[in-house]
Amino acid sequence: MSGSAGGEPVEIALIGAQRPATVAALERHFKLHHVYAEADPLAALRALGPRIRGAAGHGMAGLRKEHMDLLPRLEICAINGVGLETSDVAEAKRRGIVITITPVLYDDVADLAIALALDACRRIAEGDRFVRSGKWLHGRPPPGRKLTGMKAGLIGLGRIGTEVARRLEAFRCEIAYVDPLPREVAYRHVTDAVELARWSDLLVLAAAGRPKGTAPPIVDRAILEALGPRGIFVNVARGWLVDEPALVELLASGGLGAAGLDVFDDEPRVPEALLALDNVVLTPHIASNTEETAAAMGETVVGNLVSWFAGKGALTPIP
Ligand code: 8YV
Repeated sequence: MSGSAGGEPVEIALIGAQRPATVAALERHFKLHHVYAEADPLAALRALGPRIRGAAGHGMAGLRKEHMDLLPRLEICAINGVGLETSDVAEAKRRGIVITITPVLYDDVADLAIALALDACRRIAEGDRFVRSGKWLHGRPPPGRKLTGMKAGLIGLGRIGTEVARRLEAFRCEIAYVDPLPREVAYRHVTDAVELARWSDLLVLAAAGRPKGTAPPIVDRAILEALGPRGIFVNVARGWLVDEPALVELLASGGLGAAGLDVFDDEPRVPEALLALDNVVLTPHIASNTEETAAAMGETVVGNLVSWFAGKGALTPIP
């Protein structure tokens, strides 16, 4: 074991599930505690207390203050993902605990955003159902929409949003965005998300947000209404960053054209009403889930913890 101090292996708490290959790699270096799988994870952490010097979570299972309160010797938490909405970053910083992310997934998330946009436009999943159910024998399906040349609005132009925009350029889309940070890009910067939505044919949410329940949704009803009956909405960020009840209602009533959704407010539960709608394509939070990227993410988690406990610092810490 490389992560050992004075012969004793460093003990790591898994506060979020990791893939089997990541677990196997971590086990070669550390003593692992699968805390997330316990009936009462906090009680398990309490029992381990000062033995734990490292942790590993993921985008939907981050490092919370309750964890830190129980782990006085925690030095580092490796997040398998880039979303930090479930981690208390300010509290970790205050305590000097390093948080690392896996900045290797931007291409895949952008690829899925395009796939969802294409599916929502071209009704691919609906077409698949049309063929399988035998409806094709009785007629042609309704036409889709043309993605090429659409006006595309991006909410968030960080690493993911930028990759989405680059791909949309290949579709000859006109691109505009809202983002709190000034970006040195040729795309049109808009300050008001409602105005952006009114202009857009396609609106993609690719922004980082606040923890669930702590702030109003970034995409509220007014934005969705401005996108309107012909508008197409894609979400590869977090479900709670959208007013989900309004989204469902507008999709069902025709107030919003179509949507491609990879994330939901209460995963893995999806609003029942969405299941019956043909104008929405639903995927189970798979944006980073390719064999290649899952492996790279796992390696990044392991690499961060191994490097840290070898005294060489973290590889991909957040600033
Ligand atoms: C992962 C993600 O699926 O990076 C993120 O924040 O949401 C995804 O890459 C997630 O970490 C799994 O919970």
